[in-house]
Amino acid sequence: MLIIGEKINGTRKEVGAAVVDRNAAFIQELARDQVEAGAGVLDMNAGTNPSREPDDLVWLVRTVQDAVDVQLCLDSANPAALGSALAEVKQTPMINSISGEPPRLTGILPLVAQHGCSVIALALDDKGIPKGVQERMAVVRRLFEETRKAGVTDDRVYVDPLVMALATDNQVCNVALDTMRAVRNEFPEAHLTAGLSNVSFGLPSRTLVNQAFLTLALAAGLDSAIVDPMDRGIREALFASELVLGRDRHCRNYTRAIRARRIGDAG
Ligand code: THG
Repeated sequence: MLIIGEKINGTRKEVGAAVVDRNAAFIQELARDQVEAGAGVLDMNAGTNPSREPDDLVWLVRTVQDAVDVQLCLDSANPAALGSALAEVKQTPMINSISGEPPRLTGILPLVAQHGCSVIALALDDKGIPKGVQERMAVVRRLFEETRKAGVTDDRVYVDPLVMALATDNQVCNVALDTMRAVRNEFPEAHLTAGLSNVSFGLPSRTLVNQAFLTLALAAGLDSAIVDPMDRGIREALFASELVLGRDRHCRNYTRAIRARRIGDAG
């Protein structure tokens, strides 16, 4: 399971202020804490308006790379910002994201192909987020036609079925899980990812809901997720579920995480 740490996101108030104020120490601490907690990739979202986003994303990339040695996931819909950041990265990054929206495909997919990146593909298009599984799969199929045409192999694509807030519609998780299973069947080489914390938005004790969804999503084939790795409950659901699903040889990751006190009672 690949953990993509979500915390360096300028749409969060404190992070947005740190970006504008060029508060490197604050950002670097978020980077170190997430890597220490088990993130294999860090999502980087400047969250600022398009005119200043290229400079802000470049600053974020440099700042984080001065603190940690980890793959980055450049989270932007702005090809200019992505292009500038791509010139700075030390390791080939993930790009978050393409979708069936034409400007996003024509602006971002060529960057993915040219730089050999992996890419998150959102199951939405210019008409929005489709309600049903079949409609989402129609978008996903079109996206694979495009990525294949661009020479991006399926194993570099992370499909995000899009997880919405349960509080607004109690079937959103079922739709996301069914979409995950359908992608697994039809595109076995591809990966799956999702922004987990969306599901619990507006509900109390959010970690409980995030944990339940994470466990079910892992069973549906989820192999990476955009999460808060510092959330102990998330880590616990993750390690225990992977163990139960037979994805942890000799129970090694689970027992190691226990010993390091990253999960379990001692914490
Ligand atoms: N899919 C993809 N990318 C994504 C998302 C997704 N990127 C952004 C987002 N969703 C995932 N990232 C975050 C980052 C931070 C927070 C939530 C999701 C977060 N939220 C607090 C909350 O929900 O209460 C509030 C903000 C705060 O703490 O200041 O922290 O779905 N491909």
